[in-house]
Amino acid sequence: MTGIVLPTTDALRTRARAALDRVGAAVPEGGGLSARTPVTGEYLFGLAAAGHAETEEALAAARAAFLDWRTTPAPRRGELVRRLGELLRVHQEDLADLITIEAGKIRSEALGEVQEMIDICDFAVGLSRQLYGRTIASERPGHRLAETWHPLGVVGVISAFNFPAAVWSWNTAVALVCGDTVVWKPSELTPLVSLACDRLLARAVDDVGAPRDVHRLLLGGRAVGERLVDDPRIALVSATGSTRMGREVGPRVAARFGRSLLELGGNNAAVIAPSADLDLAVQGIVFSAVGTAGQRCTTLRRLIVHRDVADTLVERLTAAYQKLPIGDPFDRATLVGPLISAQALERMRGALSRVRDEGGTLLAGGARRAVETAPHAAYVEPAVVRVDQQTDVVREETFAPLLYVLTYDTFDEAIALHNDVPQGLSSSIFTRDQQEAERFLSTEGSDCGIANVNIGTSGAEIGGAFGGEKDTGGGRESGSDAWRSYMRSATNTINYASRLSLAQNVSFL
Ligand code: UN1
Repeated sequence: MTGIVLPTTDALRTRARAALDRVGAAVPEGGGLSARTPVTGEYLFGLAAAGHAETEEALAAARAAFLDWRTTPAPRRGELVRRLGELLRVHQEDLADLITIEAGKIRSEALGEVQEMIDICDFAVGLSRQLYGRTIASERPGHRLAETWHPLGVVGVISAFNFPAAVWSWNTAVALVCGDTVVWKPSELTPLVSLACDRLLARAVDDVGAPRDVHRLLLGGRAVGERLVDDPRIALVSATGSTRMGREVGPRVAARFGRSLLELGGNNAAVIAPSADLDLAVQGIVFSAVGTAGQRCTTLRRLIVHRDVADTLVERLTAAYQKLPIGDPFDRATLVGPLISAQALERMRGALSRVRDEGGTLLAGGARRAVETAPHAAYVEPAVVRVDQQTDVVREETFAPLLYVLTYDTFDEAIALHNDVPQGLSSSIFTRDQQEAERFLSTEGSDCGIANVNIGTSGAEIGGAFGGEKDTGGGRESGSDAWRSYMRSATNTINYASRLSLAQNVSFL
């Protein structure tokens, strides 16, 4: 096997600077934060983190901008998002460069992430003319009952490293057309991507003449996140990250009667039925389990395979795993880039050793691919492990390319295994049996927010609502009517008769 050849850290630094220059973004000089690249595992630049005063100023500015922005007609607000979408089209390659440099995504997935941003902008522009309320039949003569929707306030967006740009855009594009303003705390691991996104939106703001402070970026760590969580000026906290993080954020926001929208961990499974088209299944499984080096919240982590096809499927899967090109994410032939950090690799190794202690059998992968020129980079062979039962480690989300294979005999057993984890984000079934497919999608089937047939668990389009149940947090973002989370509704009763009639036949006076 030939070794991994990587660009130098200097070359990556130059490439990052060039992309930032083309976008027009300046790197705030100072300390507190570092930009790093998982491609070589090295440090790129130091950056200034937001302090207390800067955070306070941003919150006040975003709140003041809200009072102005909320009165701008929604279709005009859509013009800002349309301009952002145009700039994203122009700078798709630049943003993709930064995503690859900071998150380690392979080229096609980095470009795909920016495409997802463009798509949500298009969606939100249409939405800006469709923030519909309802008219409801009143029980009283001469009355009209209506539901109207209004902007909510400042939305605090807390995002994760693995979709450093797209998740921000799902929230921001929708929040902006809804009349909200946004304060964004990105992952500390991806400051450069967020500087570029912030700059593109600032350019769009200038181009259409929107208020400057409709969006504020705050680079920083836990202290900044805590301000967003605790400050009553933040009407909605939209947070993406681990279940552990969500367990802190949810109750703290609720304690001040704020709203939260949580997108937390997943432990996504695919059921492989005996009638499944195995070619299709292998392709779907490999993309969902290995794509983004297993670091999507939608990554496939459990395979629940019918006993009759288990050996054949495992054989084909391990053959596919053996051929996976691992290495430089800028190389178009690569399918598996680096893990985000050496700690992520340690966590994967820890899970592997626990599952083997519990009786699991390693079928493929799991070895680190050390690179002599980049000792801190975390390249690893995606792993497949056969297990007899869902032990604690299988029920946890390990954010790495680690796929557990379980077998089942009856469909009911498959569904029971499928749902017997704390998380409930994404799910799929590969089957040619229509009854099974429909049962999987039915109320008694998958308990997840996303349930697919003959396609893997990851790679959702923006048009549907995105999110999951149970420990995944219950939030819905992106398409469909997820916009309602970013607005408040009011029920209006209008009396156009000349007498007052009371509901529920109450008589008074
Ligand atoms: C995430 O991993 O946080 O469905 C988001 C997908 C992508 C979004 C993933 N469209 O895999």
